[in-house]
Amino acid sequence: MLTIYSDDHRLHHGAAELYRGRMVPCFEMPSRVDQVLEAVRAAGLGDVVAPDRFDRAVLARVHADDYLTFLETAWDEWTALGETGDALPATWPARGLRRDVPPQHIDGKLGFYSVDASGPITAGTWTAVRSAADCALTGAQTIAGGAASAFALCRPPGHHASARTMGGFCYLNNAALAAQYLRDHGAARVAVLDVDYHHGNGTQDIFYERGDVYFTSLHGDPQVEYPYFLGHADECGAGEGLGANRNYPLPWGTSGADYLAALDQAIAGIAAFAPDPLVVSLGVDTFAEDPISHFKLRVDDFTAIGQRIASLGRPTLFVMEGGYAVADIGINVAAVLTGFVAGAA
Ligand code: 5XA
Ligand code: ZN
Repeated sequence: MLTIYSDDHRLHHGAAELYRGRMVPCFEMPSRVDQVLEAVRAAGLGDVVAPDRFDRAVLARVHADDYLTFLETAWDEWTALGETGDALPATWPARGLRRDVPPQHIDGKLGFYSVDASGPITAGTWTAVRSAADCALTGAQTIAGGAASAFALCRPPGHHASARTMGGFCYLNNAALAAQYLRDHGAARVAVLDVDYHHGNGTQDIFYERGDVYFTSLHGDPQVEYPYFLGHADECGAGEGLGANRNYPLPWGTSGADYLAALDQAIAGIAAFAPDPLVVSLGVDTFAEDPISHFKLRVDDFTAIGQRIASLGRPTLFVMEGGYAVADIGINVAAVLTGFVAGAA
């Protein structure tokens, strides 16, 4: 299995995020990917290659033009204020406020194009974000070219980013870009399976009214878990997408066995949809020791996840999402990927 990776991720290294009323060191840090890369190499999964560069027009297949411009220019506009630290939003267009008029001031733009203050914008954020998208798109290109599997080692992650909104450490939606690329290069139907602990609200939103991209997610119940405002079981898609969205919200404390039982249902839904390729939003923050999550999965459960995904028999692109137990993130990701390879053999 080819791994696609760029060192550019290091250019995005936020100092702090807003967490329960305090500014704390960012959970989403460069060492996460170092650990994954080391474990992937140790597992002998295959070559590690740098991504190709894709045009802005490819990003615009998923993201709005004004949002891309915002991400490109945010740091320069922020530093033009005389600020030297990271850019973070502080004012949002909540109920009762207008959201049809994008503000001109960068402070307003940060709120307009975000849902929270967990993802700072730094001097190197856009370069890192762009390269993460390139990793996912190169992975999709590999699958479109006939590969059975690939792993896009993206950082920052992407599944909370919608067409016009950043949040939850995400800026561009790497998995959605990959799914759209696959649609644009021969696949009639694509499924996205999101196994990150958090609901992939951005991916769901992007494809919610489309019948050609099936989205299914297992995650912490949004009544008690981020992103709080999407990810309920009754969200089934709309319009042409009705029936092409399936959520499995699970309670805090979910065990490996209960998780795998829900995964079997999600996999049955994907099999019924009969996609050409599959994109997996691969977060391992379902791990029992994850510092911001509340499931109880262990390394053997991650192996089982990989095996079950392989049982679908579809060309599969894994796209890195969350996971913050840095000492174990590599082992857990490698367990999913080696489980997949063993299951596919
Ligand atoms: O998958 N999403 C994450 O891991 C980020 C959650 C951010 C919570 N503030
Ligand atoms: Zn997550």
